[in-house]
Formats: sequence, C-alpha cells, structure tokens
Amino acid sequence: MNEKVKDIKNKFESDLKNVKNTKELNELRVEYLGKKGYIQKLNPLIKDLSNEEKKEFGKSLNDIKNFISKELEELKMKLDKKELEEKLVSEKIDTSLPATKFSKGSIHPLTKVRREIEEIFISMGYDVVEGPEVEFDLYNFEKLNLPKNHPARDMQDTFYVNDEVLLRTHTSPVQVRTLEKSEGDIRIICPGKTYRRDSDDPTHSHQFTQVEGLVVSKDVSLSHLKGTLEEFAKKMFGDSVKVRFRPNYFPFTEPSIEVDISCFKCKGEGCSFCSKTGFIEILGAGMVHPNVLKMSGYDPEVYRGFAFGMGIERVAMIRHEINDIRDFYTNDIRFLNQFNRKGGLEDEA
Ligand code: 2U9
Repeated sequence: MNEKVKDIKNKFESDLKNVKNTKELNELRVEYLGKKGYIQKLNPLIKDLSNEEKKEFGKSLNDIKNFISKELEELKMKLDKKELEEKLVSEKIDTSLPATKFSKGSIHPLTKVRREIEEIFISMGYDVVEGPEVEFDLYNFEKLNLPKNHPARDMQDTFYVNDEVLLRTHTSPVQVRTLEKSEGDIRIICPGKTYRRDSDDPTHSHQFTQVEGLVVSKDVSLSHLKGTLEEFAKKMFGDSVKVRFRPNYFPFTEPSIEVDISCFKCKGEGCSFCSKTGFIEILGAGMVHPNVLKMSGYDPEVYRGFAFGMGIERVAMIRHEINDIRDFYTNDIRFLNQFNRKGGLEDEA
C-alpha cells in the first residue's frame, strides 16, 4: 500500500477512536470521504505514476475508501443505538403522574326536558318537525285565523323585521307549513325557539321555547285530544297526577281548552306552589278552527284536527321547582350543575 494511503489509514484509525457521537462521526466522514477530503486529495497523484503503479495505487485508494466507509458505518450503528437508549431514558414519561383535567360540558336542562317531551310523543307515533324562526306574518298570524287588526294579536307582542316578516311568536307556523304541504293524515310535534316582546321577569322571557302538536284525520275528536294530553301529563309528571280541562279561547282552535295537572306538592290540597288552587296550568289546546284547515287546503267538512301548545320552560319549571325563568339563560354553572346526575364540572379538579 502506498505510504500516503497508509498514513491516512493510521490517522483515520486514531481519529475514529476519539469519536463520541453521530455529529462527530459525520464530521469525520466529510474530513476523509468528502469532496475536499483526504482521499480526494490523493487523486491528482495518479497522473505522475507509471501504468503499473497507477493500477496498484488505484486499488489501494478503493480499498481505503471501502475500509473507511465500513468502519464509519459500523460505528454509526453503535452510536445510533446508544443515542436512542439515552433518549428513551431521558424522555421517559411518568405515567403515575395525574393527567391534565378537562372540563366536561353537559346537556342543558331545557334540552333534556324538550327531548323527554319529544320521546313521549314519538312513542305515540308523532313525527318531529322543525321550521324557520324568522317567519312571514302570513304563516305566524294570517293563516292561523288572526287577520291584521285582530284583537288577539295584542296577546302576542311581536318583534317585526318589516311589515311582512317577524320573529315567530309560536311554533304554529311550522304546523301551517306542514298542512300546506300535506294531503291526508298528519301527526306531528314542532319544538323550537319563539320570541315575544315581553319585558323579562321571573315568569316572562322575550325568547322561550315551545312544543306544539297537530293531529289531522277524518275522525279525530276532542276525546282523542283529552286522552292524548292525559297520557302526556302522566308520562311527564307521574301516574298519580289528575288532569283537569277548562274551556278557553284561542283564535286558531274552536273549542279551545286549558289543561291543568293536580299539584304534586300538596296532592291537590292547596299550597303556595299552586297558589292554593290544588292545580297547575301546563298547556293550551283545542280542535283546529275550520278556517285554519280551509286556508291551508284541507276541507273542514271532511277533515278535523286537534292542536296543543306548551312552553318548555314552564314544564321544566314545574318539574324541577324553578321559580325564575331567567335561570335557564344566564348560564350560572351552579344552576346548570344541579341537572347533572354525576355533578358535571364539579367532578373535575
Ligand atoms: C295550527 C292550528 C292550531 C296551537 C295551540 C295553544 C293552544 C296554546 C300556548 C301554551 C303556552 C302558547 O307557550 S304558550 O304561551 N299555546 O295554548 N297552542 S292550541 O294551535 C294550532 C297551531 C297550529 C295549524
């Protein structure tokens, strides 16, 4: 082997012994095998050699290159393994440490009560239908037998967008839209947000939620309505409640009724919860007015319907003995947590 090649080999062997990590190893590779490295620097010497010497010199250059590459590769494997082991030790995760706590949300009490009401009516074969909250006066009033200047419009002070467009004051326009689209029998409930120009106080809110229902068929009667509402009241408030029906007036139903349940606190004896009457009003209902059926394409001589409406807040307030409707909207975590079986956010650290 050429003397110069031998010197490089010796120097490489001693340099290799001092390499401590992959960074130094890479530097050594460049120093020996790089474009300006020791080996490349030997190439120009070839031209001054005889043919015989060229052959021998070329072979020793190849041998030293292979030798250095092999040594570097072997050391690289050892260093990689060592560095990985060190990393695994230094970055070890202590799984015994307590994990970061995440706050869990929970279902709003109004959503829970809405879903319970929906379940009860779904079990009686009703479909759930939703519709727009921004409505036409036509669907919110006119087609419900409430023409312009009808005195009953005062009962529902309204947020108007313009003369023809408003925020719906009840979910009844969803039933009107369904009547218009349908032919034949209908059995639906319509839950959703409603808006009225009330001043907010413990029992009023300018925005609240309703569930209304509509059944249309050739042979439905007030008896079916009473049976349906009695079944609903017992499923919602317990089998022992008594249900009372009183006559009332609504422009969209005739006859119209209001429905009370016996007070579950005093069992009808009379207490402060039921204002000493023994009964609590829960909803309004009635047989759909013939004009309403006619305006949406149903012949009142052939078809009849019954309808009912309730405020979800009112049902929830009675069920959970809540005395301020505003508690539903102010998102006080102490109020909301009372409706979580597991304690919700209080569960968390
Ligand atoms: C159509 C025909 C009839 C819906 C009805 C009531 C009676 C009722 C109130 C309860 C408390 C509203 O939230 S509340 O203030 N609602 O008493 N609603 S009958 O009657 C309809 C609806 C649609 C086509």
